[in-house]
Order: sequence, then structure tokens, then C-alpha cells
Amino acid sequence: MPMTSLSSPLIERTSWKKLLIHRKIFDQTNLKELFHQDPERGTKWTLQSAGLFLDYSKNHLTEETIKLLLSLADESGLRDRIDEMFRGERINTSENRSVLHVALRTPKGEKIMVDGEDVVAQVHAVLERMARFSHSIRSGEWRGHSGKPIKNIINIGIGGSDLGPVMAYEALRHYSDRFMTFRFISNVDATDFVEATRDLDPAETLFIVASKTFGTLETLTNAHSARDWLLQGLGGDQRAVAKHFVAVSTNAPKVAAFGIDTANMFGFWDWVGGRYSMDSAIGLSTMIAIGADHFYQLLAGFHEMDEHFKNAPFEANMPVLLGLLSIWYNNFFGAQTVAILPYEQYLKRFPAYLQQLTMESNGKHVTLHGEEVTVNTGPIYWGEPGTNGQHSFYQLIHQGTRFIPCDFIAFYKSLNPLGTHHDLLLSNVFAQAQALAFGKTAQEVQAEGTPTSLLPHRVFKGNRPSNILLADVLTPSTLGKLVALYEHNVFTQGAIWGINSFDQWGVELGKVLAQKIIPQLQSSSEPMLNHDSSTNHLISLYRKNKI
Ligand code: G6Q
Repeated sequence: MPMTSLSSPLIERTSWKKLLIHRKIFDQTNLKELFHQDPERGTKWTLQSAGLFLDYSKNHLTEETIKLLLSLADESGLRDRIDEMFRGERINTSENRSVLHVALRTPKGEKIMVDGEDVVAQVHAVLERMARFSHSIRSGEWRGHSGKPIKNIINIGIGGSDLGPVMAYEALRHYSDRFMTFRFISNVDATDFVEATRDLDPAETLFIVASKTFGTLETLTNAHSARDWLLQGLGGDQRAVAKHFVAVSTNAPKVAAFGIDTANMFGFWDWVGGRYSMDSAIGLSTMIAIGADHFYQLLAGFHEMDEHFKNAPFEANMPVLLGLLSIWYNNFFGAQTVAILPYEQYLKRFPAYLQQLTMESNGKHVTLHGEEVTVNTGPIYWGEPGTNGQHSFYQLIHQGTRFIPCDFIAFYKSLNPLGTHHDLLLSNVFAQAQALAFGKTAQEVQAEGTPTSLLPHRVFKGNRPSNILLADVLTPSTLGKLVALYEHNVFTQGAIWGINSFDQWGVELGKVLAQKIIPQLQSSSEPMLNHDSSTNHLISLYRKNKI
């Protein structure tokens, strides 16, 4: 068994017990008071690493808190867990797999051995093929079946084979080839397919079928519809498929069975989890959009954060600190959620991407050893870009009854400088974090001449924690750092809870049940239904009304 055996159950650890006692201090004080006591607080609790700046001063913490959280990390064997991952040990125990997304961005020439093979060399061989292919598409050298160059790229995939590519395309659109169109089809709802293809010429369209298993219902259904659409548009010649379909998968036999030449397949490996795969061949659409050089910069950004995570002492380790703060709020303050608030329009899909990364990873109810956990695990991640969110759900964060730690993400420079926009945007980041932390007292509200009857409505209690992450400007490299930061933040949390952050058995049951229901919705004769009475009724109702 490669995993470190932990000395004691989580709630029995000395640091855990001490944290429970220490937590009580924060009932007697608040952020305003903590800032008042220490004028240096705003600079003291900050960290500049791997090109990112983190201000974590507006958190419920003192030196003792950090000391105890760091002891918890030590007592939980975090250092060993990190080393095991980077060594390629099979830390995904329920699937008996290594977890090596860090190998996807390890520089050429370095070595990571899995089962006697150097996986870094394999990664770079695929990257080089991807780069050649991307170049041939972008340069117009690759021609479609009727001789036209490819102008439209459609990625068909779902979950980890979709969210990363969509997020990265949106995030890096500034760097993308504006003469090309990029679309992403994921949902089995035909509307997704129809709307993505309705205005495109099949002769100029390339489909990337992205599926690790090549057995996913949604992706295969969409891929078949894509093939029909293509053949219909190009006169039915089956040879067109070779020029308009490529696959990204670990499953060559299934790719071939679909009719895609495996010469046009880009592989990856079982040690890359779906939600950790945007920097593998699953990123082919990203590479075509931004070009190979930018893609390599993205990988370099990931790697810089990997090195920081692997080597920095925990007290100066950004993903470790963020992970520990999440544990602190989740388990000691009863926080149910974390809000991700990017003040960068290009990061509009980043919260959705992080939802899968965080919740599929840490939404677990048993430990690595299969025992029921004794504390809450993965918090709910959600969010929207600012300033838009300020005009909708921020009300609840400021004045509601829930406790919601927030991560603000912003950049010193805009990719689209225009008049005063960027100063206005950043002023809102700083102001929101300030308002959350320090609020507005009844006296302050009264001093503005507010009628007494309105005072309670206009008071902001404050004392709401947040982190602010700042970087210079959104580049491919910065995006890589940000994604890796959250990957390792998730890892840290999972290691403390002692859960497997790398399996996802929870998605299976619904899939299996749907397979049973499909023929019952489609059969021409009345099916024998033996589900629960609600499901039976819903199936009958649908059958009656669908015609
Ligand atoms: C991610 C999950 C899941 C997966 C999709 C698509 O970690 O495993 O979201 O990515 O179910 O799977 P395929 O890539 O195999 O089609």
C-alpha cells in the first residue's frame, strides 16, 4: 500500500482538537478588531509566489491559527501524500491508478517512471504531434474533403473532456486565431448540437471527439449526429470522415470502431483524471485556438505552480494555505460553500470549471480505507464574474445569514485597456472585500442621517472572510498557474480528510439507471415497468405526451 498510514483518525488528532478550542477565540473578536490590533496585518498575511500575489489577511486567523493548521497538515501526512503523487504512486486506490497530471507539464528531458516507462517522454511525443497537427490546421495546410481549409473546430466531449477546453478557450480567447470559430458540444440535448452547427459549412468544419473512455453516451451520441451532419453536407462520401474527425482518447479500439483512423487519434493515459486533463491532448482545441507556443506557455505556468507546491515550505505554500483555510471554514465555522469571484470577463467559465474540479474530487463520504468520514468534506464551489455578481447574489453574502468565504481573482492589467474601465473594475474588487470584512455599523449608518426605522436594514455586520488573488495580466502561463493552484488546493483538502480526490463513483448510478430507462421510453409496445411508483408514472406520462 503506497499511502502513508495516518497515525490517528482526523478528529482524534492533537491539532484538530486544539483547533476546536482555538476556534472559540473568533467568537470574541472580529476582523475589524484583528486589523486594529495589528497595523501590519494587511501586508503580513500575504504571499508572492510563482507570479501570483495572495492577500489572505481578511481571514479569521492569527499566528496561532496558522500554526495549528500547519500542524494539522503535518499530522495528516500531507508532505508524504504530495511526494507520493509526484513519484507516480497509485494514490487513486479505488481505481488502482497513479495520479500524474503533474507529468503533463513536466519539462522535456525530466523523467517520471510509471511501470518502468518514462511518462514524460510519452507526454512530449503526443505534444509534438498535437503541435504539428495544430499548425497544419491553423496554416490551412490541412484540407477538408472538398479541398477547403478548416475554419471551424467543434470539440465534442462532456465533463472533464469539455469543461477544461471550454474554460481555456474563453479564458485565452484574446490569444486565439480570430479567423477561426470554436464551438463546444457536450449535452445530449440535441439543441446543443443543432445550435452549434446550424450556421457552419461542413466542408470547413473539423470535429474533435474528446473522450477518455470513448464510451460516454452523450459524446458518442453527439459524435454520431456529427458524422451524419457531415456526410449529409458533403454528399455522403464516407472518406470525408478521415478529413473532418479526429479523436482524443485512451481507447484506440473504440476510436477505430467509430470509424476514426487511429492515425488521427491523440492519446493520453489512465493516470490522467478527466477533470485534470485540460493540459493533456484533451487540450487539442485549446492548442489549435492559441497555437502551440502559447500552449507550451500554459504548461510552463502549470509547472511553475507544481514546483512551488512540491518545494515551498507549507507556511509559504499558496495551495497548501488556501486548502487549509478551506478546511478551517468548512469544518470549524460550518461554511457550506466557497464563492469564486473572478474580476476578469475572460474567466467567466472558471467557476464552472472549478465546480467539477473541486466537487467531483472532494465530494466523498468515505475515507481512503472505506470508512465513513466523521466530518464534512468538499464544500460547494460556485461563482460568477464580477462586477456582475455584485448586482445579483452578493446581497446574500453581505447581509444574509450564511457564512460564505470568497476568493476574489483579479489582474493588475487589462488585456483590453479602455478608458477608466480597469480602475473601476479593480476598485470594486478591493471595495467588496473591504465591505465584507469590515461592514458598516449602526452608528455609521445613523451618522449619514438614515431614519432609525431603516437602521437594521442598512447595517452590514462585516466579519466575512475573503482571499484576494492578483496577477499581472491574464496570459496562458497565468491561467496554468491558477488552475494548478486550485488543483493542489483540492489535493491539500483531500489529504487532510484522508479521502480519495481522484475517483468519481458517484456519477455511476444515474448512468446505469438511465440505460435501463432508455428502451422503456423507446419501445413501440407498452413496457413492463417495475421501478418505484414515481418513476413508473413519469415514464408512462412521457410516453403518452411525447408524440
Ligand atoms: C472527470 C470525470 C468525468 C469525465 C466525463 C467524460 O474527472 O471522470 O467528468 O471526464 O464523464 O468521460 P470521457 O472522457 O470518458 O468521455
